[in-house]
Formats: sequence, structure tokens, C-alpha cells
Amino acid sequence: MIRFLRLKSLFVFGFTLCLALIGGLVLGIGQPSVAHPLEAQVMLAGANITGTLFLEQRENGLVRIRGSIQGDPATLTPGLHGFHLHASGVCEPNTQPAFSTAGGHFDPGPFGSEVPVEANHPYHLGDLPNLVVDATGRAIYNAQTSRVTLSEGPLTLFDDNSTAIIIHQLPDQQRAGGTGAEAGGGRLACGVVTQRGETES
Ligand SMILES: [Cu+2]
Repeated sequence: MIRFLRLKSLFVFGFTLCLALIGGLVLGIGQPSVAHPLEAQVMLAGANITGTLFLEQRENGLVRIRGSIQGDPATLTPGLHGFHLHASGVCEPNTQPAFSTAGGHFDPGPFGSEVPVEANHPYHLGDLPNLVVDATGRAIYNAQTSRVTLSEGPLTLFDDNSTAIIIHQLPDQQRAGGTGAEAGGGRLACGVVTQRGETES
């Protein structure tokens, strides 16, 4: 009798475990899998400038931006060049001034200030370290930012109008209350941040 009870309880336990596993499986499958892009790419283009950047949101939440850029050193001069995420993913070289379609620095609300570029600089979410160009017009970029995300959320680069990366003519002096020229001046190259491959589920 005791043996039978033991067997019975073992059976009940096993059956419950099975149900739980199946239930978990069904629930898991039933979950709507919202795809958040965790990798992105930027093809930079401008006057005699090309480049490719890869963006990756890491497990710690930081977004790493790295890649290489090459240009004519007469245009992409050796030294520092302002480098930012801009508010709108529209790169039109033939506007006056060039690439003004990308808007101000990426700085979503509620207290953000995308226009004019000078306001809230260098505290915009899209403000990044300068690009360092060598004597031959080449540059390797490698920086990380905690100010933006590729995944969904209030800081995502994949908002309604997307986002662009701009290379500026001049160094960004990262001065608060400075002028547009001190924040990098004119725009040399532009690229839209586009989703790439991997997604989280
Ligand atoms: Cu900029």
C-alpha cells in the first residue's frame, strides 16, 4: 500500500512537472517576440570621404561605435574632427549648408535641445569623442557611449526619423555655451544609422 502511494505520488509529481514544462514552453512560444536591433551600420559619404562604422549594443548597455574612414587629406585634414549623432537620418550633400537635412545633435526630450546645435552642447545624447585623422586622411574610430541605445526605449537611435552620424570640418572643442564653429563647424560627411542582422528576442 505504502509502495503504491509512493508510486502514485511519484506519478503525480512527474505529471505536474510535465504540465509545468509544457506550459512554460507554450507560454514561451506565445510571447510576442519584439525584435530590438542590437547591431547597426553606417555608410559614411561626403566630398572625397568614405567610411563604414559598426555599432553594437553590448551586454552592459554601452553602444560601441567603431570603423574606419578615409578621405582626401586636403578635405579630411589631419587632426581632430567633430563627430556626432544627428537628429535625423537624412543625408543630403547638395543642400546649403551640406547635410543640414540631418538636423541638430541627437538629443531626444523631455529637456533635449536638437536645434540650434549650440544649445546644450556638449551634453547632447548624440555628442561623441572627436575623430582623429592621420596625415594620409585615414582614421580609425573606436568609442563607446552610454547616452544612446539601439534597443527600443527613449534613447533609441531608431526613432521615427532615424539618426545620422556627421563628420565635421573642425574639432569639437566640447565647450558649453560655445559657438557652432567650436562644436565642429561645417559638415564633411554623413551616414544614416541602419539596422543590421542580429536582434534580441
Ligand atoms: Cu555634429
